Amino acid sequence: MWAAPGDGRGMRTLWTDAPDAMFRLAKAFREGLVSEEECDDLRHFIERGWLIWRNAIPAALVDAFVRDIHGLHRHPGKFARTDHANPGKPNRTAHDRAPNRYESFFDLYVNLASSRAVCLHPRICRFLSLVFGTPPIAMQQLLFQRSNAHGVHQDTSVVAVEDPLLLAASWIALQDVTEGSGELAFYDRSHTLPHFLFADGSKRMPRTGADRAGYEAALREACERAGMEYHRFLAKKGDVFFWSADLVHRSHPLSLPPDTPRLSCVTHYHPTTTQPFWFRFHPEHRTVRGFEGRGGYASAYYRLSDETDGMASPYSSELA
Ligand SMILES: O=C(O)CCC(=O)C(=O)O
Ligand SMILES: [Fe+2]
Repeated sequence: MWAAPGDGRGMRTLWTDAPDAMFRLAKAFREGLVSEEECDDLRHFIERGWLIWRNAIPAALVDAFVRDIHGLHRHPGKFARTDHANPGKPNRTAHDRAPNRYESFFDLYVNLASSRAVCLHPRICRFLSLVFGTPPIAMQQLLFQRSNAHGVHQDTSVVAVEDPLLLAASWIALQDVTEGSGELAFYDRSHTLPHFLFADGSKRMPRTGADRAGYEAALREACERAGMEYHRFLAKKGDVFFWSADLVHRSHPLSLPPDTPRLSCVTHYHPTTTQPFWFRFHPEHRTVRGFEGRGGYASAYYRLSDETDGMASPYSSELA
């Protein structure tokens, strides 16, 4: 069900999504709080709901991360991954003894410094700090080795924050993306649509019984009716794509085989003025670990309070 246009449902928003965002941006620029380049980036993000940085993450950092990803099998039991090879078992702890080049891994920032160096890169943290007004907290990360063929959605339906709109994400290309491999695609300016509400009146898709096909069709039709352009992101290694909480996006349908590599890292972040919705239900997962004074991370998969000098182990209850 759609809320009436302009009905904010009493939800807090990022300043970049507020009606006076352009005014606030001009003021911040006048006061010297943002550079000219940052001002251009923020204007784009405010108006379009997304932003692309070409060649933003140095190749050495991407290469170190990819090396670690290809060595995950050397740490059996330390990583959580999808189990798409066994349909019906969505997630599991990885005990692979050989490299797995098919599944997606969760929250690698917990155990891999190379993941933190990429997803909490100083330039990324600076931009998100401007958008959030606080340092960013990474709270859910998916490392894709191939497209998972996600249908049309807004992340507010699947990545729940206590304040649903205090959310942004980055998509970082760890290789050049081939056309037809399920490239990320999105509807320009779709963050401005009225709120889509599920049966309980929230923006969270219920875990069971949701009419997923109806939801996808409703979003697609709304974007098309509003004349919002559909873009495919043919990323090169090191490119970064940012999107705001409600940008409508998907994995573009595959024309190549489903195991075609598309190594990419998605991280969802919130400001420190809110917290993940799952903090309500998993008190033992409420630890937020700071990172080099410019950001932090939390995880539904790992209990950071249990982390010792070595690697943390994911908790199976979260993988059920
Ligand atoms: O990488 C993709 O194709 C889509 C990923 C996505 O929508 C997400 O992780 O929120
Ligand atoms: Fe998404």
